Amino acid sequence: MAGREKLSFCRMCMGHCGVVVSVDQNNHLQHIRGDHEDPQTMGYACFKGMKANEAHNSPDRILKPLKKQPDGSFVAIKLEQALDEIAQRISRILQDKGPEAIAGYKGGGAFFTASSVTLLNSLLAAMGSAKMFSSVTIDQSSKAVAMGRIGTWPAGRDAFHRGEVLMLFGANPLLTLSTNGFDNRNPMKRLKGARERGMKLIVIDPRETETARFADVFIQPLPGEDHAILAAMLNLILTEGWQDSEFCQRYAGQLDELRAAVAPFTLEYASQRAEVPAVKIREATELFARDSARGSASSATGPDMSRFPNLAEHLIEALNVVCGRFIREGEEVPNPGVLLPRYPRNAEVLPAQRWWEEGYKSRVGNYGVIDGELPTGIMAEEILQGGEGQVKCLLVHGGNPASAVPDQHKIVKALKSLDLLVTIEPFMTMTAQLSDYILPPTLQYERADLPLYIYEHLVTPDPYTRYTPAVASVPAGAEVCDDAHYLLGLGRRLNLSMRVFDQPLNLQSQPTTDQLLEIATRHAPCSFSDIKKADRGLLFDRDPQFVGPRPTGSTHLFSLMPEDVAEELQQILSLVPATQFKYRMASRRMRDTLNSACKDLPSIKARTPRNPAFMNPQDMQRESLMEGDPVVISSERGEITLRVAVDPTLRCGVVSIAHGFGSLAGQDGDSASTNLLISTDRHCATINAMPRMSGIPINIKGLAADKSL
Ligand SMILES: Nc1nc2c(c(=O)[nH]1)N[C@H]1C(S)=C(S)[C@@H](COP(=O)(O)OP(=O)(O)OC[C@H]3O[C@@H](n4cnc5c(=O)[nH]c(N)nc54)[C@H](O)[C@@H]3O)O[C@H]1N2
Ligand SMILES: Nc1nc2c(c(=O)[nH]1)N[C@H]1C(S)=C(S)[C@@H](COP(=O)(O)OP(=O)(O)OC[C@H]3O[C@@H](n4cnc5c(=O)[nH]c(N)nc54)[C@H](O)[C@@H]3O)O[C@H]1N2
Ligand code: SF4
Ligand SMILES: [Mo]
Repeated sequence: MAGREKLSFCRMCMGHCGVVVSVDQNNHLQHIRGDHEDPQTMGYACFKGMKANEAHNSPDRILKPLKKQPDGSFVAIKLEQALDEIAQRISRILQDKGPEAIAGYKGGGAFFTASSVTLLNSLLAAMGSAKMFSSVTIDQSSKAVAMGRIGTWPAGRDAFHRGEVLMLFGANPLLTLSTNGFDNRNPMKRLKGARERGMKLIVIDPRETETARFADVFIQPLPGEDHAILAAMLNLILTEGWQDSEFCQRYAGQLDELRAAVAPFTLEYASQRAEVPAVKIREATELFARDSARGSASSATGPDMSRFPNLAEHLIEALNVVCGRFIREGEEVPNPGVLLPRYPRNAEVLPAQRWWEEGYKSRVGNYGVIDGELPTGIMAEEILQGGEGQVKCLLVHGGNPASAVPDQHKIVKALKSLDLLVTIEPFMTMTAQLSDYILPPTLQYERADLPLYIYEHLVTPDPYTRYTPAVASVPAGAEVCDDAHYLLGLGRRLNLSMRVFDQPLNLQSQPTTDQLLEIATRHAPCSFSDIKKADRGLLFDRDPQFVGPRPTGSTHLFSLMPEDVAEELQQILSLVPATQFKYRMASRRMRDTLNSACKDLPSIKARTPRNPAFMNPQDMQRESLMEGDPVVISSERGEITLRVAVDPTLRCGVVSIAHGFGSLAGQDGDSASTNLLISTDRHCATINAMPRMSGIPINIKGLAADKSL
């Protein structure tokens, strides 16, 4: 029997590219290409997405559950035996130390499995443990903090496809397909379409990124200075009267406090801080606030990884508030929810909730809970600090904390000290190497799925969803199962009453992946079987939602300048540059790798063998460095050695490096983890303990060019 082609979609990032996969006569994955007839992504697929067959068929893939032996080696064991043993060990820890001794960490690999995305949270909750961590709090949880401090407009910000302008701080959607406020489906096509209808683009980034190349105004600041730029923009707007006065009158609280707080931030001050021409900040502000009536300011990881990320996000939203850049009464809500339930969208403010101020507080640092989770910035300390509530067992789902969590030596020490570390993971990652048990899951094309529905309005602005069946078989002889099976299998053995997607689940009759997905579609406008039948998905555009009028009695206002935000802004004014450091490191992503994943696949390794230290040619000349020279990069926290790569798109004074490389030992040939440069003891944000992961003061020192690393 010859091979066949089947339709599916890629679940490695928010792009959700529609693809055509070819399988051979044994139903094993052969090739992947973009599906030109896909109504959402119109043929786009990136290189790493098209090479996912290498991951599926990799000789390095873990195909049987593994158990660590006393000598550190791993042996394969039966799947049900692995679950029995793990459940027994968890049970013992629960009995001896209580639920607080069990923690969970969920990473990117877990988010893109719709049938299991919330199961680790449910498992922990059923045990009575609040120690749930995820990659979100070492990513952009500052956006949630900002909403919790300023308030929410339920209909959302002005939509990408209707805005006259879009202002992006530290985001590169053309490469990363993940920006809130962008249309990430085939992003180049969407951006070109938007520019053709006249949308203007403003980009603020230390690097002239793939996205910045399309900008009408491009500001190239030092990383870590967005607050100064944002405060100066707000100051200029309020001084010139470019705000939307009518919107402010109805909805903006503490406008006078905001005005007073940003008053010291003149264009000249911001220009000095960020080392950019004042006139550029003026130009961007004029285009955004004076010359455009609609379109929002947004960001991705840039400002959220730098110091005071919660302040930066607050000021971004404050810009949207004072300029009234929200979907207004009578306007259509772009994606009101297909799998997620619809809720009332009226022209009103839902007041700042400050969720973290109530309820559970962590024993380390007294942090509260955000979206049901504790900040990952404290996870290592939760494991290392002795006493009641010390974490003894960590269950990792689709993540690689040994690589992803800042302060690498500390997190690795913590992971090594655990009584039990279990990882649901297809490859021998840094975290897997430290685990007592590794449970290998099916990979994306081997399982049925839905889009990342918990963030469905970020995946697509259309009221659209789709299902994919498993389109390929697992490799011959593999003993793997869908992630959900592992998590529910543990729940059953521990006799827990788990809830799935807020519904109680009968664990005795192990649900299939399709049964779980059916629960996930319970709010959909049609049946699960109808969704399954549509092989390129369904658009539910017959019943649009329009923003309702402000309900009578709804008098809530945005909190533009609460006391803690004002304090942070004040602190910014007194920050002095670390003069002992000559450069700042900026975080960035590379096209062909995905955090710590993909990089060992042959075709990816050929393109991206290492994470170089990108530098501007002038800086290289000043330091007498040539392309490929090794350099020692040192921060307050540690040092790594990388090879230099020339990047004329980068501004002077900044070294740009991607994370996700290196090894447990730290250095790995000529790649290394930037997390060795980052501290979780100092420079962490309040509320979400976000470490300073970009804009890090560093020095660089060239090594003899011929030195092998
Ligand atoms: N220094 C520094 N550190 C950073 C960042 C930075 O910019 N700089 N970025 C941060 C950000 S934004 C993030 S999101 C985190 C990422 O943090 P993590 O998500 O913890 O790290 P990843 O490397 O993405 O790990 C994902 C893992 O999921 C596995 N996987 C893939 N598919 C599946 C699957 O179907 N099931 C299961 N169970 N596993 C699967 C992959 O093999 C991979 O090992 O890192 C953060 N860390
Ligand atoms: N190819 C690829 N795609 C990915 C990923 C990947 O690893 N590879 N990872 C996925 C994940 S987990 C995430 S969270 C998203 C992230 O998506 P993005 O945030 O778009 O990712 P980056 O490319 O790191 O873009 C951040 C930009 O911020 C700039 N920057 C750094 N520091 C600062 C600062 O202080 N201020 C300002 N204004 N800019 C700054 C950097 O130069 C960079 O261009 O991407 C996702 N998509
Ligand atoms: S952009 Fe993202 S979703 Fe699209 S093919 Fe690449 S990894 Fe997959
Ligand atoms: Mo991320």
